[in-house]
Amino acid sequence: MKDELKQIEEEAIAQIDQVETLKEAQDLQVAYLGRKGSITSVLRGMGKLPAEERPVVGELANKVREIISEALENKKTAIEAEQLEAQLAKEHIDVTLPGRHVAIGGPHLLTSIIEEIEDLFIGLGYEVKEGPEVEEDYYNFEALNLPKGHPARDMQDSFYITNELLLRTHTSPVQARTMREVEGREPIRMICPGKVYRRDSDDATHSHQFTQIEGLYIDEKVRMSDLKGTLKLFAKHMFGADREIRLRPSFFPFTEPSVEMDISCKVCAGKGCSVCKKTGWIEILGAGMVHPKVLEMAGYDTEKYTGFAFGMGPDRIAMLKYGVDDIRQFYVNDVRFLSQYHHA
Ligand code: 2U9
Repeated sequence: MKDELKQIEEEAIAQIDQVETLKEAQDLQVAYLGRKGSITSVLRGMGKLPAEERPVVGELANKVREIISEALENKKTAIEAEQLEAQLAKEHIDVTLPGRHVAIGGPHLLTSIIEEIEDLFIGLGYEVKEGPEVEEDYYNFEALNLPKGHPARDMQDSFYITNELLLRTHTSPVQARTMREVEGREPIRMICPGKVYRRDSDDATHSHQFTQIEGLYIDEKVRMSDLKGTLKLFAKHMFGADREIRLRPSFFPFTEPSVEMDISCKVCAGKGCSVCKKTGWIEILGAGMVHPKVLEMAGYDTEKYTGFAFGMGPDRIAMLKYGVDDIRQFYVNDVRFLSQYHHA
């Protein structure tokens, strides 16, 4: 039996020597060390041995098992190392290759302008409010002193959905809704940015959809000088401390008196150029004291409360600030245009 075990050992070692794959090593492990392997079958015959020989043969069998097992493990480790070596040689990484460019997006120019304006007014205690783009005729027109048949409704040809529903033509209905919410009982300080729609033919200066930001300030003793101070602060913040403002009389159905604000032209410093159409001034926004009728309709006591409102177009502001000559650039989403305004 001892000879038999020795022979098994020699044979196994010789075979392990020839092994080239992990599969072959596995097969040999089963053949020699498995439940039905050669060593197990030798041990099964131990019962026939005289009692004193059994421990000796048992010990030898364990030793042979260990030798074969160790040889197999060594072989497996060697094969695995070889395989890894081969794979690394095949898949080597060229660390000198330039990296792949990952395009990172950024906010749209109009979003940046809107956020800049929001930040300024939040700092002055205003709330930012949003409202529906599909709006009721009542909030879009009636509540703003534009009753049915009012000539100013023609000024803004609109996208009607039904007789009473339309795409809002300005963000003023958001303010009308807020006034209604507080039932004329509380002061309001709010701005509302958002998309608005008009039935215009698109060209370099018109878009059927554009953006607006409007502001509303209602409280006791709000005066025209409060409006002027606020607008002056806004103009200097957005366009630079060196810009002057002027207010010209104007007309809007929802404000009385109404004004338009110009800023001094930076290109020609007031001397007159093509940007300011030789006037030295550039129109930026419209504003005024909220019409008493608008306050009254919302339930305000006009003896006690007054207010101012203003409206502007972020599209126009962006065009002036960055020299964009076509409003459609903001809406065709050409990344070559938009990415110029991504600031890290
Ligand atoms: C309420 C009362 C009054 C909002 C106002 C303007 C003047 C104005 C235009 C500027 C360029 C729109 O983007 S634009 O085309 N807006 O001139 N907007 S006062 O007045 C309001 C709003 C809401 C309740």
